[in-house]
Amino acid sequence: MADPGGDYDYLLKFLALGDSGVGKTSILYQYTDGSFNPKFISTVGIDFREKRVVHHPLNSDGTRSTRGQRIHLQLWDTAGQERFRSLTTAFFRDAMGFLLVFDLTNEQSFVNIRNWLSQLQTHAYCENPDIVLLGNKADLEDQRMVDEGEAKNLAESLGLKYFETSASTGQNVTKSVEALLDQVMVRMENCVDQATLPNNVFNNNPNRGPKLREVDEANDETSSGCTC
Ligand SMILES: Nc1nc2c(ncn2[C@@H]2O[C@H](COP(=O)(O)OP(=O)(O)OP(=O)(O)O)[C@@H](O)[C@H]2O)c(=O)[nH]1
Ligand SMILES: [Mg+2]
Repeated sequence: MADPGGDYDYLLKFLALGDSGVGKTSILYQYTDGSFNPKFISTVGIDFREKRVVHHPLNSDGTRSTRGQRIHLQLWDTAGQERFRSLTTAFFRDAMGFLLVFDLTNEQSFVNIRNWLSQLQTHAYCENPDIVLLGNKADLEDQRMVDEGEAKNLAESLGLKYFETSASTGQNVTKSVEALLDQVMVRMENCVDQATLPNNVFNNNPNRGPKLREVDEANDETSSGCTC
């Protein structure tokens, strides 16, 4: 993918994966556009959406730094259907963080989380990439098939953060992407050997390197919480 241009410090690629129909496209659409389409149009192969955010790193006392990092987020949306598997897994290796999604109303999609994780271990840029686990369609409480405690236990046993989301109401959608961004940025700050990260993470322009800088948020497109 070509350099999107413009002024940013980091270009980060996140990728959504999980069974067909769990709501990957809907979550990304809700995150970038703030809207929801109840019609199911299954993704063919791969797609992506983009968003500019300003990230304020977490301080050791839990507060946020006033200094902001300008991030260009590319959100890759993979098809969950089996027939696209070899195509979609080829994109795993360029992603820095993963939104692993199951459907709270579909038990099999929860069971399949372990399969998706093993696909990730095989194809991602490293064996333990940053991942957040999302139980989606939380608005359909009367159709719930996966218990919150069960999902939390799985997430805990795998060392993953867990969020119950709704692409329909927007519940926890931004929060979960922000949580992934926090994890990825901590990894980037701690990464001594940047050669182990996927390509093109840092903006190569020496005048807009990956330094912390003051950002005029009033002039930024999408600024909030982490703040995305
Ligand atoms: N009620 C409700 N419906 C949702 C939610 N998220 C997605 N849906 C619906 O579920 C269906 C599938 O959503 P998609 O986002 O297309 O699923 P997907 O994971 O991208 O599926 P593939 O592209 O086939 O892998 C659509 O009809 C959506 O409108 C949600 O949080 N709540
Ligand atoms: Mg889709």
